[in-house]
Amino acid sequence: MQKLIQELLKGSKNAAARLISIVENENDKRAGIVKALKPHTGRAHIVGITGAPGSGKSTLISGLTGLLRAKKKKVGVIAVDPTSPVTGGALLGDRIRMLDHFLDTGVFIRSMAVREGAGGLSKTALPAAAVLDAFGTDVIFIETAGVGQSETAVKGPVHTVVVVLTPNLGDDVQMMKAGIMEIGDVFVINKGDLKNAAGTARELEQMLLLLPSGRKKPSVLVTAASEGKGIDSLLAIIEKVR
Ligand SMILES: Nc1nc2c(ncn2[C@@H]2O[C@H](COP(=O)(O)OP(=O)(O)O)[C@@H](O)[C@H]2O)c(=O)[nH]1
Ligand SMILES: [Mg+2]
Repeated sequence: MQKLIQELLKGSKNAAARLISIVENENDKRAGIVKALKPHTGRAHIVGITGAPGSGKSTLISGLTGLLRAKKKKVGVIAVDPTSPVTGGALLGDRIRMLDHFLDTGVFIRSMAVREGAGGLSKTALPAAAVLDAFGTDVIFIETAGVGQSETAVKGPVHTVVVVLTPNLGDDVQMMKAGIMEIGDVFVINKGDLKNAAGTARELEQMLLLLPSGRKKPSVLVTAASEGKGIDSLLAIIEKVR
């Protein structure tokens, strides 16, 4: 194990992949690895991207990754997929969208299944993020589709939470109820090319006014990820929020 960590610190992508598999699958080894990595972590900016399936999280991450690579930043992506890894439909979709980045040595992409139980996300995605942090990654995106408590529980170690919504909040109201409003630092109305994006942004701003007054006011912006619109503004806000 020590050898694997040495290799990771020297920049071995293979060691990173193996360590992530271990923290993902071997409960008894996870805590030890996280502890051993601790002195080498704390540098990366960990960004949670959460929102309903199909809202455009992966497309946004792909766009953000492109901009970060242009700035020579190392990027990590951990996609926590709600679908079964066996059927893996969404997984494949994510992979295809991220294809541009797959061969790039400065980008590390990993999909993992959701684990049930207390701590959900924090059990596997956050230790995986620690591995990527020690690996020297500058920005780590954790993509989660969901409304569950595990999403709200994740806030702690994640520096910035981006909530992705789409015009007409119908499907997203459940997320609001599940406490997503309270944890978001940045709210994105994606699919800004569709009708009513600006109206939805205003509606959301009204809802955010209801948050406790002591809290820093979250940013709201409209993007059209599939057209590459608003991604640069989103990145600027993410960088500023940290
Ligand atoms: N019209 C429109 N479609 C988009 C936009 N961004 C993403 N999509 C599409 O929405 C679908 C879901 O996107 P994806 O990134 O996989 O969503 P995820 O499930 O949240 O990761 C895909 O077909 C995308 O091409 C956008 O800004 N406008
Ligand atoms: Mg996705």
